[in-house]
Amino acid sequence: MDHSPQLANELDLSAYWLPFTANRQFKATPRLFAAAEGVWYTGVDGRRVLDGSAGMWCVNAGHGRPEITRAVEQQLARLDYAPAFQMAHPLEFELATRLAAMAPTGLDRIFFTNSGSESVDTALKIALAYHRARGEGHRTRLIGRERAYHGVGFGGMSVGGMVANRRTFGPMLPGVDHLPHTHDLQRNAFAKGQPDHGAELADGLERIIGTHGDTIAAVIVEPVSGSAGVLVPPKGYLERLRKICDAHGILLILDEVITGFGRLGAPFAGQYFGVTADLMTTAKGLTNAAIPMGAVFAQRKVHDAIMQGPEHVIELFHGYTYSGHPAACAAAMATLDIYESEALFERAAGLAPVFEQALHSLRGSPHIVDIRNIGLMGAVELQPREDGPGKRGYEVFLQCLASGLYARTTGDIIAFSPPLTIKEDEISYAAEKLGAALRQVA
Ligand code: PXG
Repeated sequence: MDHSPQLANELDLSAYWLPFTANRQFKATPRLFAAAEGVWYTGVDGRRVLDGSAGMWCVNAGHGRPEITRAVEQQLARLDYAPAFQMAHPLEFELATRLAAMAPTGLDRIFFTNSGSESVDTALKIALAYHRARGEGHRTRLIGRERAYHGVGFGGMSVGGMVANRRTFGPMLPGVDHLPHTHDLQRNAFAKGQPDHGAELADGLERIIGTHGDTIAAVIVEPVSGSAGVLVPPKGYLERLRKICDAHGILLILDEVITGFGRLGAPFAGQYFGVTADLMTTAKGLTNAAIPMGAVFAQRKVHDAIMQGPEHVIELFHGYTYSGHPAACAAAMATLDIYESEALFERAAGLAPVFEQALHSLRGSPHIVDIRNIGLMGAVELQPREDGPGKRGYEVFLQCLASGLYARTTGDIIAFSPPLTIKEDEISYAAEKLGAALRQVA
């Protein structure tokens, strides 16, 4: 994170193509972090910046955990890699067993991936394989939701609902439909926790079923939409979706890449909301982001339906070179140790009301049209400037950064998802910095 001119002289910025970044704008004013510890980043200029986003919703236990570093180091020295197909190593089984024990009811069969995008595409493929194995191969349609983010694979992109992420890339997967999103500022602005209005939006699924009958394989939703700017599900919405899926033999996939591993103050959002998925996708907090890793959790009935046919034949033709990578497994085991020994999920639950109050204390600051929160996820939505959507959000982002706060912006929404280790005074610090930035930006 550096605005100083000498940086461009020290580094050649031209070869690296940044993901999801306005590259030319970035290279004109580069922002680089050099180090991180706890909830603080240090810029290359030596300035400290509070990490209001747990990196990108992933460093749930805070940065620079020596326990994770040691575990990865030892694992790499012992066994750096084992073939992922037809071979395995013990840690994969230990980790899967441990994850199964903390998962929402019945989600106790675990498939390893390397990212959220891979988890999503894996879950979609498992859903299709499940129906086919049961003689319902006609169920091939996948239902997503407007404003959803499920990563950038062709599957996740197709069920995703963020227009900018789709429009460049052609016709997408066939047979995909989208539920309406649940963001309703008119009825729900400034809601704390789950908003009151909008459960009936789940009935959009009934309409889609009306068109497509029994050809739908699965519905995928984020329990709380993250990337779209923390869209909290209305009371009763997820329950209704679950019920409709059950009534029509459709699998429900909860994409918990962001909500998994304590973000809401429970291990997973499924437990928080009391709604159990057939398939659950995770990544991010699984390893505290120290090593890339994802995991798909399947209900045993889904898994068992696929485990059939001659025993020498591969049941699911799917997997990755780095599925269950030893270093990732070691990082995940060490991360779960920390979550447990420091009771970080309970800590998140305890901090949620403090976080809520701090965010909502900004109500009345310039340009704010909504504030919303759940667990340790929150967002402040700004009125877009007349000369273009996103410009005000970007200015606030820069202003925050300059004053010592990193928070994610999506358009004109500033999103917060701090490490679960954040302290109360650091929450106040974040709210103060954002308030000051809002007053400074026209
Ligand atoms: N599903 C969900 C719900 C996600 O939030 C992915 C899948 C894809 O994960 P990978 O690991 O392939 O990136 C995500 C990723 C942000 C932001 O600030 C959100 C994500 C990634 C980067 C930034 O909104 N979510």
